[in-house]
Parts: sequence; structure tokens; C-alpha cells
Amino acid sequence: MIPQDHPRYRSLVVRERLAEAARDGVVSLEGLTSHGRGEAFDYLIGEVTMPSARTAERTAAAMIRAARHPVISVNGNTAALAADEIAALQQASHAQVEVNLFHRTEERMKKITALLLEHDVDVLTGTAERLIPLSHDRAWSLNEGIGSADLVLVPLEDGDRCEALIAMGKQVITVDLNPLSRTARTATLTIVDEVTRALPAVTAALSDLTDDEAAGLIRHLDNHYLLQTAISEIATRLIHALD
Ligand code: PTJ
Repeated sequence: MIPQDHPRYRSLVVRERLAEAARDGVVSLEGLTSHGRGEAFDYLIGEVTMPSARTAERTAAAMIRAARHPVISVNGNTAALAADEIAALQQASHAQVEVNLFHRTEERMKKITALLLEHDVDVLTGTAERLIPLSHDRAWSLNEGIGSADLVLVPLEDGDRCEALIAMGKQVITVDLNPLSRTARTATLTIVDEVTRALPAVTAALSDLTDDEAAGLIRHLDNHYLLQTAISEIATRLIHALD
């Protein structure tokens, strides 16, 4: 039992939730190490949404609204951390949700789909095909989902798949606390924020963006500039960390 007055209470509760999800087979063991890397970056960021991330979240909402066929690609970590947030984002948009895994087994596919359904996410199911140009199991996806999407939101993604989706001509939005990752640098748009802060911010922006603001955000999208700004914001915070 984690004491509620522990200064790192929230972080410890999230760790416990992920460890349990790993024991249940929803999160892969590798996913626990990914979480640790994310936690470390969030520590440096100060566990808040940076101004550059706020802009990226509003831009993501504008892009999702403008997309013909947006799909949210969900892996084990994202399902364990943010099933309710995915449900809310799906309800606020016309996005479909597809489970797509790095460490793919039929058992994990079923468990993650069941978890999402329990949280009222409408999950695409069907016969997966090797549609993404990768030699690995990450190639498997649904033609009616990621296969025909013009925009894919892939939180906590690895660089290869992000590159392959871009090579397929899709717009890719990622959520990644590490602004230096290959995924962050390859995506059309990167939100450098923790996934449970980022998804609700995108959902909120979907309802308050004006058409003019949305068009301006899309016109001025410059992912390199957003990443550079995120790195400057982190560096400034670190320089003053012990003040
Ligand atoms: O469930 P599977 O089999 O599909 O596997 C999923 C993982 C996460 C294991 C797989 O996609 C993977 O290996 O990802 P990477 O290459 O570790 O990249 C994940 C990125 O997400 C890292 O750069 C982390 O810093 C970042 N990250 C981790 N936790 C969070 C995060 N970003 C935002 N919010 C988080 N909570």
C-alpha cells in the first residue's frame, strides 16, 4: 500500500498500475523500461505541460479535425495508462481506434482490446494484414484502420514504425516525452508531454478551436521548431532547478 502523503505518490501509483498490467500481460516487460525512460524525461520537464506542448496539442486537434480518416493506434502502455482518455478523444472526434503492437501476440491483442472495450472505446477488429512496410510483426494492421488512414496518432511509438507510416504517405502525430527520440524527430507532429496530460488536452482543444485558429496552426506547423522549443524549455528549467 502506497502512503498517500508520499511526495511521489502519483508516480508510485502509476508504476504500480503498470506493474500490474505487465503481470496481466497487457504491458510488455519492455514496456516497463519504456515507462522508466518516459518518467525520467517527465522529471526533467517538471511533470507539467510545457508551452510548446500546448501548441502541439492544439495543432493535433486541428489536424485530427481536418483529417479524412484519422486512426488512434494503441499499444500496451497507452492502453494501461490512458484507456479513459482514449475513449474521450474518440468521442470528441471521428477517429477510429486500432490496437497495434510491437511485441505482438494474439493473447495480448485480445487482452488489450478487452481492456479498451471495458473503458467504452469502440475498437476496430478484423483480419490483420502485413500492410506497413516493416519486416517485423509491427507490419500487421487492418486495411479499414491504419491501412486506409490519412492520419495516425501513435502515442509512445518506436522510430521504425513512425518512419514506415510516413513512408506510406500518412500524417503521423506522436506523443513522446523524449524530444530527442527518432520517433519525435520523424513524426509530422510530436507532442512532448505525458500521455495522460496530452490526450485530454487534444480532446479539450477539439471543442474550443475556431476554424481560423485551426487553419493557422496547420499552416504554421513546424515540428523541428516545436522540438527545438521543447528542448529550450527543458534546458531553461534545468539551469534554474537548484535556484
Ligand atoms: O505494447 P507494445 O508491444 O506495442 O510495446 C510498446 C513499447 C512502448 C514497448 C514500444 O512501442 C517501445 O519500445 O517504445 P520505445 O521505443 O521505448 O518508445 C517509447 C517512447 O515513449 C520513449 O521515448 C519514452 O520516453 C516515451 N514515453 C514513455 N512513457 C510515456 C512516454 N511518452 C509520453 N507519456 C508516457 N507516459
